[in-house]
Amino acid sequence: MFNQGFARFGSPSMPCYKPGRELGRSSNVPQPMGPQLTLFSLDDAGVPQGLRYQPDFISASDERDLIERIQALPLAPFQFGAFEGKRRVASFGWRYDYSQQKLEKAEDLPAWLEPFIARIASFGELPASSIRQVLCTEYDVGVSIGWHRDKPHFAEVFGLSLASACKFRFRRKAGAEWERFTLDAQPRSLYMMSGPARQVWEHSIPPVEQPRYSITFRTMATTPYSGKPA
Ligand SMILES: O=C(O)CCC(=O)C(=O)O
Repeated sequence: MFNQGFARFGSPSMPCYKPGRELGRSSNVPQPMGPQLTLFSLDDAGVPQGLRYQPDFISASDERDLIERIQALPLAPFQFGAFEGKRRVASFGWRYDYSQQKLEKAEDLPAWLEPFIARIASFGELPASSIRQVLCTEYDVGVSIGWHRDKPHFAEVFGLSLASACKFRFRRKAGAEWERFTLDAQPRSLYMMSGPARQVWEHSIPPVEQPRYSITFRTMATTPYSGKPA
């Protein structure tokens, strides 16, 4: 079951279920049956505009293969300037160097990611060649990621969740309060952030309760936005 915890204006302890609104966007991804909220962009109901979510985007066997691929990578602790994050990562295409505050070339995108890149780009109605940065991340139990927006060098951001669910939290300033939204990102699901969900809202993941892996796919910004909330 796909649940949305939704809270507005600094009341995260008041989750309620919103039926949401299905977008009329075309997608070659099979749509699940039933009342689950699958694709949404609720400018008028508090879901970050530009956020889309697709449960069961990949099969359980693809999920197993991808986890094995990630486990076989030379994962290294996430470097944030002088600090080291607890999550372990490997980048392809490009990586952002926090010490030098610039992008640098990483290893080429591997062939095993190609079919996923093609499907994900199609979900985002983009050419596969537009996805030029991939980050594979391993979260051990208790590991989190703090509030942030992705670097302005990147445009659309897609995330495949693997192995376990997480609370994918969003917040944005609304006057003196924070407006909040939580996506229950299930294993094998895909989220896409573009527009305000990408450029205005911050996101974070609280400490995970089970080991989790994710693969983040990013397009490159032709004109980096300011990175500041509109
Ligand atoms: O693990 C995820 O799905 C999100 C990762 C993320 O926000 C990031 O790497 O900037």
